[in-house]
Amino acid sequence: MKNAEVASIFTALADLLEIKGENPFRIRAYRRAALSVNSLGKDISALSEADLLEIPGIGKDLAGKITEYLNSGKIEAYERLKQELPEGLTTLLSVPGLGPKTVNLLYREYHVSDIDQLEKLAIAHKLSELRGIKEKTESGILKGIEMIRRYAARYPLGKVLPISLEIEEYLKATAPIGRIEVAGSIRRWKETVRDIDIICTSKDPHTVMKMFTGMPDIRQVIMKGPTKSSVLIKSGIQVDLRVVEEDSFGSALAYFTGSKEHNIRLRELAVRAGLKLNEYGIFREKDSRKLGGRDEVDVYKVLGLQFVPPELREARGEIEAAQSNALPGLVDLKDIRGDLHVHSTWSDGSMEIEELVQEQIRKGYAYTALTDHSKGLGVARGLSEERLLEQIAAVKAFNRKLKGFRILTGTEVNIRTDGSLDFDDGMLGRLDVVIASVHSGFKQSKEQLTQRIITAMQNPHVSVIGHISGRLIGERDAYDLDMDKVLDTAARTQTALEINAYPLRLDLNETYLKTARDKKVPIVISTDSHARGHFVNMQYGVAIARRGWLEKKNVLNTLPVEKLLKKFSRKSAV
Ligand code: DGT
Ligand code: CA
Ligand code: ZN
Repeated sequence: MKNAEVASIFTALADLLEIKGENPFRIRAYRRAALSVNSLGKDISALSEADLLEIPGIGKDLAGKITEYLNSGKIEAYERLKQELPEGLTTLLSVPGLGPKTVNLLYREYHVSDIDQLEKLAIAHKLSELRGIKEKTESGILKGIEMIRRYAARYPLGKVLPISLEIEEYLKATAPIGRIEVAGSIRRWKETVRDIDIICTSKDPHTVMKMFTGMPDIRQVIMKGPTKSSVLIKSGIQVDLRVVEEDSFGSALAYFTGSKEHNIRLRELAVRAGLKLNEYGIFREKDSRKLGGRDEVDVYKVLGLQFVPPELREARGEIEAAQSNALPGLVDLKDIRGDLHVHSTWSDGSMEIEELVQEQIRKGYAYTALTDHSKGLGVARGLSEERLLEQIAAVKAFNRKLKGFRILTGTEVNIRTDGSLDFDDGMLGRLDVVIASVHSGFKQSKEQLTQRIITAMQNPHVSVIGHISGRLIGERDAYDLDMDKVLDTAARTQTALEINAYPLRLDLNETYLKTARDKKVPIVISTDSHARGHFVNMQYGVAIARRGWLEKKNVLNTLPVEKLLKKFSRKSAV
């Protein structure tokens, strides 16, 4: 789809304009347009100019630019800007701790336009020689570069999964495919993935390989063989496709789903049972008789194991559990009855209440909580007490009209640096759902941050702590917290912890979920949606919950609304 291309040009335009120090309104207009176009859910190339104008944030000027791109493959304004400033400058903006003003300064002073040059200068302390750059900023930039390198070869699942499904659909539509599955870390729903591994069967592998290596949007064919090929697609991600025999599809799928550690454990079990397990099947060692391999369940059945869902295949105790028939009954997307973290146009969301409710009803939900930001978060146009009271009234009016769906009143209240909240108890007590989140002051010490969050949890009105570690995968590391203390307090106060389903957060992350479950910490899975296209992220939140061994009973937003509210109000009563 052209949507992603147009959105990325708008983003690049905004980045370059920001580096130039241009009008913030224009910059914001491009960013908003990028968000809208990306989350549209319809192919923009199929829209008329009038339809384009219907998209939120798209006026005459931007609609013209979209049309220009669809007709000519270029946007003149962007081409002109690239003459002035090297495109590479936008990659500098991706360095955490480096803002547009500094990028501009560095470009003017040193002609820096890529990360390697930047790193050399920072190491030589050339940056802090400039007026306006502190030594702390310089060391922050070096840390940022280190983090970028650490994630360099890995992509967020939220970016890669949709691409992998598109490729699967493309192959199904164009090549003689029998069975096909995306395997590897994507099938295990790992939060970041390195590449896309696809397995299929076909009576005509030759044509499959031809269609695959001839797909649109390929940058380079790395290898083309009779049953296996590898390509790099335009976004730089490698895709491997293997054609296997019908009779081995299941064992190949198991093998290439991994994880490697899980596979090793399976093979050990096989050897001990006098069996041989590989990508071609499962065999009896003594006479090589094939006992299974057509379907993945064969592998587990022959080994005497319960079927292990891909999300659990990480060698974290799932094999032992499967041996004694004790695998958890994992929570499922279908179990989710409502989304408890959603932003509307009242703060920094792009959806009117009406629109977000319709979207959720379409998803089959029974309720949602409207949790716009609180006043302390100026950049997100956080609500004052007065505005929040107005919103509560508006929600009541909506609820009178709605049948079979309920909007819960709420807030995502800022946890200030001292652990106090943006609203007093009187205000919070009027709300159905209170999420408390840290949005600033990340540089506090571990003790301060831990105490800050614990103080928030001790407030009887706080139902949920939002995106607890503050990390943004590839952009910002988690701040340091004493997680034992945090989880203990959550359990004692029965404050729910959120799994934020936004693909760069996925936090409370899987490292702590199993412990949280054992300690009986209530969990909610929420999307933190700011735009229509964000609701689909619920699937990533549920997947992380599954990777953390959570069952339906561990997740509060699987409850009917009355039970959910009772749970939250019980907390305020203690
Ligand atoms: P990634 O790509 O780093 O996100 O993670 P995976 O798990 O997709 O790893 P990848 O793509 O290298 O390999 C796909 C699967 O193939 C992996 O999960 C297990 C299997 N596999 C690959 N290499 C080996 C190996 O040397 N030994 C075993 N047992 N399995 C392997
Ligand atoms: Ca992989
Ligand atoms: Zn939020």
